[in-house]
Amino acid sequence: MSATTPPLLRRHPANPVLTCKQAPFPATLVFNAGVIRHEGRYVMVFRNDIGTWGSGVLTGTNTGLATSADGVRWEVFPRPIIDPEKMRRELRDLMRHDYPPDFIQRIYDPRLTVVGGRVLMCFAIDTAHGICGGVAAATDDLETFEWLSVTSPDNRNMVLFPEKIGGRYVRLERPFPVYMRPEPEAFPIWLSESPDLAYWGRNRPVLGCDEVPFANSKIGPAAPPVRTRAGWLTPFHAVHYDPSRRLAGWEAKSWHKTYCAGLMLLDLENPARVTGLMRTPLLAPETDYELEGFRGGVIFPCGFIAEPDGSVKLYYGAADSVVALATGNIEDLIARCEPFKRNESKN
Ligand code: BMA
Repeated sequence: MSATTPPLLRRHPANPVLTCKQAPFPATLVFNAGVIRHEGRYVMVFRNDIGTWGSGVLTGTNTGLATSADGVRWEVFPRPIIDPEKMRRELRDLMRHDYPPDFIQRIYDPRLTVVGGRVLMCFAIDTAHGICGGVAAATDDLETFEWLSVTSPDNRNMVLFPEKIGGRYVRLERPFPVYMRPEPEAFPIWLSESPDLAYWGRNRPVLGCDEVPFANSKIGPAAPPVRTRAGWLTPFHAVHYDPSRRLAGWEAKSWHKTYCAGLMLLDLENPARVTGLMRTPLLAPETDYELEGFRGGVIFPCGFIAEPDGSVKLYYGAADSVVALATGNIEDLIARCEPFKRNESKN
């Protein structure tokens, strides 16, 4: 599959809008950033993998903060905002376990959502038992977090809806089921609810990988859904694996996965119900900063902002190396989602 981007989104001429050069601390791969508009400015929390640019060698991951008046020119906070030692200690307290501190290896891929005026962050966390997801609340200065919950493995790519639905917090998530699946990888999107951000339940399936025409490996939540008259407009990522197509990349192992952005509409009252789906990618890797980097051919959106004038901003990690921005019009995006009818033979 060689997907192309329809003329719905426009890549910003200033792309990539954030690279490691803007960070006043050691930084190499600056990507997969949660972005919100909050108290009159744009706020970004980004993943920073440290190593040598152009090589596959990485030595650590931390998390940076950047702010912007226009969503295009970003100023990075002088130091990373998550202190790994403190994070490990606090998460160990939250999870009430007695494993050594390095049981928790790192947190990454932050997604931000403002719910009721509170800045919340979902994150992925690598543990010695597998990958988990979690939720944290930012302090008012956005410089520290209160850790609220962590899932059991394997689950990640959590994204919170921007308001409670039916009185509960709701999040999309992506479990990694490996048993009883026809293919080695066909990971879907699920949803769960919480009364308090600590306890999560009523888990339900939302969309299978086999229901997305341009994915054959996995799909996952990308950025927080936006409320529209037609439903929750929800970007996701969709992965196509082609062993015959080797993509550019700095890792020693060869890379064969293309990550595109997809788009769906979810029912406003029952967000586990898909009502619309774009049958082709919303954004497919095409530019040099999307095709060349640590992993070429990766578009990984983590921020989606609807502006009062009807325009939208989609922020995405490009080639696992930089942060890029694409803009468009919300009504154009809604119009491209076709009514979704579930094939009864698929479950
Ligand atoms: C996913 C995650 C993301 C990454 C993407 C492409 O599985 O690890 O952090 O951006 O792969 O490498």
